[in-house]
Amino acid sequence: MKKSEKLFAEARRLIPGGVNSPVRAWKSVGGTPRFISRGQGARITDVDGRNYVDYVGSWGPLIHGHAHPATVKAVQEAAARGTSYGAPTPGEVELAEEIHSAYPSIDKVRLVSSGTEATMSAIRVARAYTKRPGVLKFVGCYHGHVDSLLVKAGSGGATFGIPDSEGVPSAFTALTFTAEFNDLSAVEELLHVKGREIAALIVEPVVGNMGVVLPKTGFLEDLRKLTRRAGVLLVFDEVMTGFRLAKGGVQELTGIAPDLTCLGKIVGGGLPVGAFGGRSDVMDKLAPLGGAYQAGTLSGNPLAVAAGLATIRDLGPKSYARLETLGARLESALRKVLRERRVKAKLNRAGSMWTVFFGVDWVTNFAQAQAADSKAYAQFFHGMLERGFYLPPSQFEAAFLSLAHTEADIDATAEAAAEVLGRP
Ligand code: KE4
Repeated sequence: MKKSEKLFAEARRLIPGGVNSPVRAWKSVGGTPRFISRGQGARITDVDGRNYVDYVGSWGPLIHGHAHPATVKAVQEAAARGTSYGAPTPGEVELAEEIHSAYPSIDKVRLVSSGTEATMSAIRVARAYTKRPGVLKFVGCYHGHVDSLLVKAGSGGATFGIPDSEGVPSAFTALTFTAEFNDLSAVEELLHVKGREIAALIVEPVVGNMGVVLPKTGFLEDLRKLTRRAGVLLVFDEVMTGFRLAKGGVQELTGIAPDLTCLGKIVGGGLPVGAFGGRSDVMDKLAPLGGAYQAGTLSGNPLAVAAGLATIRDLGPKSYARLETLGARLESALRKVLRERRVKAKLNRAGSMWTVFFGVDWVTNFAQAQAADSKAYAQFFHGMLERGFYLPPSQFEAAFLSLAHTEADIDATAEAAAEVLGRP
């Protein structure tokens, strides 16, 4: 690990925390983050030449694994034609068509360069359409580093958001209301009292950012009913779940049509693409048609669009059946290991997204996730890392399987977990 240590010391001199995104610094698990030199399929290699089975997959985009041949080829060919024009290109129309056909609730879509831009823009167009200032989000859901969405639950009964980040003035979050995920009565109460002030309710329909937390039966359907009744736009943040849990995301699995959807990660195949879209009467509020301004130099960038098209065109029903087979195998193998070693833990899984919460029996919301034993998770993380398995460096993140993972990888993962957690 010498080269990673050296690079990390150099990086910290010039880059805050030595990383370009905080979770990469391994603060919650400790140790030196591995600097990665390449990825291939389900594996990554660090600068010291060590190989790992990768369960981070760049936090979701790499559903085909690393260096997916079709994606690499598409990017190489696009680059040879030029990297950016600042003008419309055929690829953007093709990607809009692919998104519309996978997401029928998306009449119109605009491409941006990150999930944060997608959610920020979706909130703005929702406010423009409804002429209402408020936003409702769930504690523990993460929608990117948008000022008004970096909130934590208000103290006590307060349901207005208080900033969860320095540099965000309280005025910026005063219009953001919060509720516990899976707590329908709190949503009902908030919409009853504040509904007329609220433009949008934004939700991760299956949460990845507490670790994986699933909606209770009927929760999403009831959110759809309550928001429609209150004239509040329902925004599905499918940046992580889009093209991940099904080609059409959670809305395909549930048949729920949100008013707006945010996409990211897989839609760019590992290059910077975000997208937001939905009802055309809402999206037509956007400049140059309407008065809601939103723009981006590299929005719809031809290389990123080429990567996104190659990635999603290589996804079909068989892909998701395969991911479910792999996910179910991993879940049953790890549950067996935890059970045989009498480890108090809860494994939550949705398709190819999964999290093991240590020290708890049940995780259906943020408070329960926060009660997990993150020290035990950190020990598990390092034990697995030493054995060549690269898990998310935080208890509160989702792990991802890809189509490049094999049954042998999964069986070896369970075997390593058995060693790390101690023989029965
Ligand atoms: P980006 O701006 O990071 O592209 O997307 C923000 C975002 C929005 N919505 C959801 C549901 C997300 O999961 C994300 C980003 N996810 C994190 C992983 N928890 C990205 C990893 C990171 O921050 O480095």
